[in-house]
Amino acid sequence: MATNRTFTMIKPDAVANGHIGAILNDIIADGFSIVAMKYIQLTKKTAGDFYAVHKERPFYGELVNFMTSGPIVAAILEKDNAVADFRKLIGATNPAEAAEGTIRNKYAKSIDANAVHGSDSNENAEIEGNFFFSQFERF
Ligand code: RTP
Ligand code: MG
Repeated sequence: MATNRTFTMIKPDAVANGHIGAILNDIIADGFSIVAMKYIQLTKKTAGDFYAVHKERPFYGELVNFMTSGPIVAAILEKDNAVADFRKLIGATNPAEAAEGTIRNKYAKSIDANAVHGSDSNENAEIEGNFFFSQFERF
């Protein structure tokens, strides 16, 4: 994946609360274009593998349970400086600390149910995009 791309998920809380449209709107309004997208429910295995980097952290079990609790929207997004700009658009991990106007500030309720995922590096954006999408599913 090119370095002007990042990977995101709209998490189960935001989907269940009816925020898919509003979040996609904010993403597009910020200058990102959608390169790939799918609406799916993760299994324990896929969520566990995706978050394997957090395996030893105390919140890992809860994170996997939460991420498999309902459908999610997964997408690859394109924009110059995509990884850093997207992390800025979504705000801090804990919505209580997320800046005014950020996606987590507007749509997230707690550090677990925090509305969206955003890749934290170009390397992870590549790995995460490849985890979800084949070469025939990205444009
Ligand atoms: P994400 O990967 O979802 O974009 O979030 P992030 O980079 O801001 O946070 P990260 O450290 O990668 O953690 C992944 C997810 O685990 C949950 N978490 N809970 N209770 C806690 O201290 C804690 N820390 C992290 C969050 O839901 C976070 O999004
Ligand atoms: Mg992260």
